[in-house]
Amino acid sequence: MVRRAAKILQLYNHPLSFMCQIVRLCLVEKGLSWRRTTVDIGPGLEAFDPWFVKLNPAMELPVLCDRERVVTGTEAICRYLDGAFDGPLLDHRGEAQAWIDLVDRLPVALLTAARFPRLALRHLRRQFHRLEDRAAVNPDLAGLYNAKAIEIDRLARDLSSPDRIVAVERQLEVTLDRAEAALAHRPFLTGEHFTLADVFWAVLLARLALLGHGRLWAEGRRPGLAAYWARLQVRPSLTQAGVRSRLSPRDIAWIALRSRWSGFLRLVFASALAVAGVLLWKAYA
Ligand SMILES: N[C@@H](CCC(=O)N[C@@H](CS)C(=O)NCC(=O)O)C(=O)O
Repeated sequence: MVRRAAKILQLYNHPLSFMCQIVRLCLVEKGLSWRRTTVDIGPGLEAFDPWFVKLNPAMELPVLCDRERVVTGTEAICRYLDGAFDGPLLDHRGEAQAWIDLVDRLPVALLTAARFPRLALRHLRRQFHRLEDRAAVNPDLAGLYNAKAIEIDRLARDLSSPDRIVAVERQLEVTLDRAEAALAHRPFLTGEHFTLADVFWAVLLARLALLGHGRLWAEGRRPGLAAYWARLQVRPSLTQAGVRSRLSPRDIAWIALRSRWSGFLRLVFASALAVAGVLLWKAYA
């Protein structure tokens, strides 16, 4: 039975996460309301906290809770939202599924990390050590932590392999070529209507633009894709869902406040406030 959510949906979310942006866009396009809980998958490494591991043993965002029901996996969450609630049907079958699979097969985490390799490798190293520490003090979850550590190690190896990066960039070009061919004669990936395939692709193109890959459809290169991206960008849902094609000053502040330097930055901020307070007090006393 299809029903409308009355603030009962809860999304475990991170504002910058690629997959969370897909789910948020899906929620907005469906016209659903939801509550969000931020899980710091950046320096806080909160996805490795035992409470979260029990919620999602894959230690990944997003996670959607609909009362007692826990749904994990971006595609599964979107399918669930589309099937269980009213609002426009986004449709994920047939051709739409093939377009979703193409995004799914792209290693977006690796593409993102490859843009900031040193930063990413440092983060992966911290993740690896945190997983070791967690496994040592949570023997009941050690199997999961060890499996995750293997995954992290694989990503670090991929990131350190120039051949692998070239192969992924080639895969990206081929994927974009397929979209270009389809978009030459239709406004959206599967035809006249915006579907779940376009939800995935809107967030993919936004991420590519953010990473500086916008040139892949600029200056006459892939004009169909360029027109499609322009069409997507004017949809209010992208802004409402916080789909990022560039980092805002707020994002940068958010990242800085959660970075290794956050303690230092807070100290600087508190000191500046204290000095301003003393100056004001002196001026008016
Ligand atoms: N297969 C998962 C992948 C989810 C995923 O990769 N999530 C990333 C954020 S976009 C994550 O949570 N990473 C955890 C971490 O980096 O610690 C899905 O479809 O939802």
